[in-house]
Parts: sequence; C-alpha cells; structure tokens
Amino acid sequence: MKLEEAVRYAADLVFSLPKKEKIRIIGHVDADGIASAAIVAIALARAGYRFHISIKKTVPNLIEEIKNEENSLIIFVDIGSSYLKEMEECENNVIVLEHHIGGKEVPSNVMYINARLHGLDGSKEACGASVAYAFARALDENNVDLSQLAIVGVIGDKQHFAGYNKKILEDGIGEGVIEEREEYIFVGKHLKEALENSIEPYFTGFVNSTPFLESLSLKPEMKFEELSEEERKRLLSALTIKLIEQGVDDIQWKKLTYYGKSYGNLYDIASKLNACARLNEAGVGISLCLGDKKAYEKSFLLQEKYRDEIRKEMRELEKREPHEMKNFLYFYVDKPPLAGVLAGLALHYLPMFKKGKPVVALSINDSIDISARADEKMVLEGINLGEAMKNVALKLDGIGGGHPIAAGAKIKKEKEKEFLDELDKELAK
Ligand SMILES: [Mn+2]
Repeated sequence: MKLEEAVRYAADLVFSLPKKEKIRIIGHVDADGIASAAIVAIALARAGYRFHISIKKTVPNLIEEIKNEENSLIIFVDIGSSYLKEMEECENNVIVLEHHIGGKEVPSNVMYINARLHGLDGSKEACGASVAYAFARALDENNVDLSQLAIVGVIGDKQHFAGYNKKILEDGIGEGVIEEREEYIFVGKHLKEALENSIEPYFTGFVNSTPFLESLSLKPEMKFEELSEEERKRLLSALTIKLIEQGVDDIQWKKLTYYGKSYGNLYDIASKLNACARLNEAGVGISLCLGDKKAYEKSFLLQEKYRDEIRKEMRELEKREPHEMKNFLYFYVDKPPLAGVLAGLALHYLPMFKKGKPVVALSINDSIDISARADEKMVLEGINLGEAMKNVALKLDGIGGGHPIAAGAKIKKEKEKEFLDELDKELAK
C-alpha cells in the first residue's frame, strides 16, 4: 500500500469524531518534529477540530501523563515508533505518523503509519513532516500549502529531495507556494558579520575579520550584494583558499534555496526551529509555524543565541588539539545539546581534526552523553558509528545507536575510560 493510501485510514478515524473534539498531538523535539506537529495541528484546525500539542524527547513518562487526560484521539508524529507497546495503556485510539525505525508489535488501539512500511527510505525519502503532510492532504486535498512546512522538516532532518519528499517539493512549486532560488550564502549580510557569524562554512580565526577584509581592499560594512563582480570574485577566491587551508574539501558559495510564500527562506525556518528545540523553547517554534509574528521575532533571538553558543564553543575548540585514539579523535563539551553539532563542525572545518578519523564529543554530567560524527568517505570505507556506539554502549550497560555517519550514546559516569578503549577496539573492526 502506498503512503497516500495508508493515511486515508487515519483521516477516516479523525472524521469519525464529532467536530470541535480535542485531539492530542505529540511531536518530537527537533525541527522536523515541530514542523510535523504544526502540520497536523493546522490540518486538524482547518477540518474543524481543536488540538493540544506537546513536544517531547521520549514517550514513556508522557503516557502516564496522557492516561489521566480526556482525549478522544492521540496523534504521535515524528516520535513513537519505539514505544508502540506502551501505547496500549493510552486507552484511546492512537495514530502514529512516523519515519524512524520501529517496533513490529502494534497494539489494537494503535494505527501505525510509518513511511518505511510503504516502500520509502525513512532516512532520505520521507521524514516526520512528510508523513504529516500526506495525512494533512488526506484530511483535505487543499492542504498543499503545508508543503512549505513539510520541506522545513525535510531540511531539518537533512533528508534528500527524493522519494515522497520530491513529490512534496513538486506539489509546493506546482501550486506556487514554494519557490526555488539559487543564491550566494552571504546574501543579505554585511561582509564582516557574514564572515564572523558563519557556521557552515566555519572560518577559523575570524573573531575579527576586518584585517582579512581590508587586506582584500574590501569595506567590512559593505553588503555582499553591493560588491562588484570583480570584488565578489576577489572575496570568494580568498575565502576558498582559506577553507582549503583549513582542510575543507566541499566548498560551495552558491546554494539552491527554497522560499515559502508564507514563511520566507525555509532553510532559515528550519534553523530557527532547531534553535527553539535545542533551547527548550519548542512552543515558540510551534507558534512560528502557526504564523505568529511575535514568535518569529522570538525565534530569531533564540537562533542568534544558539548560533552564538556554537561559535563560542568552536572558537575554544580552535585553541587546542583534540585527544587522539588510534581510531578516533575526541574532546569534551560542557553543553550536552551542542555535542553533536560541534563534533560535526570540528570534523569538517577545524584543521587539527583533519586526520581521517571520526570525531567524538563527550559531555560529562551525572552520566556521560556522547555524540560521534564521521564523513561520507569514512562511511564508504566501512565505518558505522551507529553500530559501534550500540555495541559499546551495550557492553557497558548504557544505551547507544544511530546512523553510520552520526550516532550517540549515554553511559555511566565511571565508565569513561572503558568506553574510550572499547570504542577504539570496535572501530578497528
Ligand atoms: Mn524526524
């Protein structure tokens, strides 16, 4: 059965309820999860239902909470596939709209719709927001405008515009609600600000970029689009040389960008939602998706704050050599939510992390949170961080897993040394 058909059953379940009924929506705490929950909420509101959204990291405690509420229907979106069994306790009908790998046993009160069960690759071709969009279209054909938020989810989960995601993009472009533009990544910014604030790509040593710009006879306060063609070339070739010196091999100054009629740059919205999720302000992200102007301003400040934190940590990382094991590099971070991002950025942009080995970030609190990142080349050579983290964590009584290129684990505080040694052995395989 195709995804589009499967969601029709979910839509029928909704339509079996009287209008104005309150439906509980639970989404996952990341950009895709927030976009997904918002898509479901908007579609339900348009169909005449009320909703109540919660954005969560895990499900079990939540089920305790929900059990005591009066809900006629609960919709999990972008979260839940690992907790199907627990949902039996909900005593209500439950719809799960998912793309993560999940359980096989589905309780009788649960309608489980996962892109993976409908011929789609849930890590590339459909995310939570894609499945939510399919559901929204099943509720009402006219919900094509929600393709904008679906694409935000696709961007947030770093998926491809392939499979069902490609169809969503075509829907949006065809309907005139999404526009494709190819533009320079620095558009709209003053040069100084563009270079110092840039995270992808990240430039080392640009705490103050004025000397660099002046050495190119460029005025720091000029806007990128004010440059003459000759000036633009001068800037971009100097920056290309700089990145090559940093050891970066994929350098792109122009990027295909998608603009949504109601939301503007969809990459920017995904970045804002991500910041909201990371800074525990998922509610602001939801309001942003629902079109609240104040939420837009607030999410802008959260985005700035989040990016500031990342840059601050990166400037620190630049100053010292990472610890080195035979098969990976590692460093310590104070802020657990930043561990994965920093490991990825360090791997791509910091010269001292360019040793052809995966990068691991450890964050030590009551327990140790670990994030690991590899690059495509390492994965092609056989590195599988998800497997490695899973196996090591299992040995040490912790939990771990993820994808070949990005994975995480959580272990007990006293097992740090053991973890490092075991991971080294595991990655040697
Ligand atoms: Mn997702």
